[in-house]
Amino acid sequence: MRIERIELRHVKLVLVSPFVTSMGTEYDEEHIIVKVDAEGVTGWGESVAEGTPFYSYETVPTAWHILTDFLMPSVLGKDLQSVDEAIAGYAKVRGHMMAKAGLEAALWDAFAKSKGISLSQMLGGTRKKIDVGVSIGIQESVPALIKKVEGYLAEGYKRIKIKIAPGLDMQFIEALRKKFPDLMLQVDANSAYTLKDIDLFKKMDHYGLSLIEQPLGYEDIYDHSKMQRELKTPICLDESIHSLDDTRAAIELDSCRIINIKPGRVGGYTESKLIHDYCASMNIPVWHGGMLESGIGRAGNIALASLPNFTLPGDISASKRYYKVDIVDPEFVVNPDGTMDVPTRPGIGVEVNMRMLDNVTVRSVAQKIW
Ligand code: OSB
Ligand code: MG
Repeated sequence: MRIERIELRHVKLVLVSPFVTSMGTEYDEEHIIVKVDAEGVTGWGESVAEGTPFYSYETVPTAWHILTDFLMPSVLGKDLQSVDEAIAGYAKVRGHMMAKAGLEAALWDAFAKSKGISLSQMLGGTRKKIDVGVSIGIQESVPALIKKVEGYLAEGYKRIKIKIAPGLDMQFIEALRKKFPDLMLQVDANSAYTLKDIDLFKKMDHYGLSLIEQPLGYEDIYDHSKMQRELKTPICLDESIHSLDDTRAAIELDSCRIINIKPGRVGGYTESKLIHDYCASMNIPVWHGGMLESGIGRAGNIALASLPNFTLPGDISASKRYYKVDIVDPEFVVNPDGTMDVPTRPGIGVEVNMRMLDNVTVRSVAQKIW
């Protein structure tokens, strides 16, 4: 498949409500949409580098630079036989996983479309529906949080994750557990604590949490192993895992017992699959994280989450939970039983709404072979 043209769009989507975490407050989400044209098919991908370097060192401008100066030139004009061949072409670029994952996603979509199969099928998915949950930002009060949770449970979501930060933790956990004794509940600290907070986490052990996500340093594996040793609740790593090698280190050191897979954080679906398969072989469950994607990235996330070892509900929610209007058609909806349908049409399985995409595009650039 000859890669004829690659286009990037810096997009800015306004969130329906601000998303508050230990990293700060987000009012809108900036990402890069990648479009690849190759022999009559168009592939779409989304790079989840954000406007700020608070979750990851990558930002939209760093990903833009790596994509336009290194990744796009390495595949443009090539007659690729596989996604692996593209990856080999830019393997010497270190880091910049979100930049790589955006291009890789567009190539996966193009290859799946050229074969006339869904992305789920191409990735090895085995499920027609996936279980989904919702990730709730820090709320201004306990009653406000309870109201939000009630709303999401009424929509069908199977699992609730709340963000926590020092001083904004136990009161929310206690209140939710009291009000919803059987709720599948987990917390995400986004690296806001240190080992000195171990007693607080030992307290959390009594609230039946499914997991505690990334309590300690954003690159740490060692301190998490010390913390996991003291806890019954499984730790789940997000920020610290960038590759299969990181995953092996974390599992072998018992730094966590569950892994959050985000293709953007690990360089794409190819590395995600390696992590998925390794975790399956080690009896470590995985679940699909989220980066407040538009429908383009969300479609790919759902396809990946249809693989068999994604046994816990993902941070994959309906389009309307994030954005007033999504940039894909149809938008993603949650079923009353807390599942989402895996698209079955070729590639990502949804159409890009070009009028909406134009509305949210801040700037664009294209490289082509003629
Ligand atoms: O830590 O999982 C996280 C969003 C942006 C950056 C980091 C995270 C998140 C979320 C949102 O939790 C998950 C979603 O997309 O619904
Ligand atoms: Mg997280």
